[in-house]
Amino acid sequence: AAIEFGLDAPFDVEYHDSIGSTNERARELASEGREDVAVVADEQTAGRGRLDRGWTGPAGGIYSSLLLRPDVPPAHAPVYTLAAAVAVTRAAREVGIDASIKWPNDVLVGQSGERGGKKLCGILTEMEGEADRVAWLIVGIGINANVHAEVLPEGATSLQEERGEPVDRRVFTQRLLETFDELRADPDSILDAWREHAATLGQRVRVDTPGGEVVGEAVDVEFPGALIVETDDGERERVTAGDCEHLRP
Ligand code: BT5
Repeated sequence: AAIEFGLDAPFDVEYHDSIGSTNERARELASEGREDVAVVADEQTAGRGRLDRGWTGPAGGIYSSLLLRPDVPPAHAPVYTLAAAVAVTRAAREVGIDASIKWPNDVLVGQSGERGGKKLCGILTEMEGEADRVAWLIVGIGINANVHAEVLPEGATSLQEERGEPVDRRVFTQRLLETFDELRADPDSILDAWREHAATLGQRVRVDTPGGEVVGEAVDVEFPGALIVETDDGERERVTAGDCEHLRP
């Protein structure tokens, strides 16, 4: 059942012990006309990733979906994914974790590790647009908080695993929501904050995009969230969507 999470947050928080998918619940709330709601769950049984992938959601996680109705054009949606990644990374650093962002939607721990770090968090942003304005935007944030790495897919890690002790999920969620709220109020600050926390910039990357593969050095990010890759023949490619892999030099 949904209960109050008892947070002093800039969102109405609807908390569930267990739920199919917080993004699905946020969609229901969107159809009821709600906004500024954070659906937060401890366990997710039917979590979704991008492109029909799944998201493993054992108990002890922080699975959340923020329902927003920003007065922006649909094309601006990706910047909210960046903002969420910054908010998670900051909250993780506050509890002593060496977190950084992999474009476009992952937070990693130990970016210099084998295979470019382990995945701590993934973000799935969904949107319904009207002609020139977002109708609703849902930013789904899956954080491996107090869960053992053995129950996660290969290449994943958790806050508890990295720290050797659990985090206070209520405090972590509070910090996450506060930071996200600050960033969305000042969209111009998001790209700078993102650059500051990025693992991807300066790396040699391979990005699998809908238009083909792009390989080169990731040199910058541009509004609303495009990755700029300098290819080996000196071209600057602007990549707006895809899966990114950090290559070892
Ligand atoms: C993502 O997709 O990373 C977006 C995940 C978003 C999950 C949140 S939880 C709250 C909200 N409600 C939902 O239903 N979803 C959102 P993508 O980049 O496509 O990565 C998916 C891939 O990550 C999977 O195919 C696995 O390989 C891997 N994966 C699955 N579960 C994971 C986990 N718990 N930790 C790390 N990696 C995982």
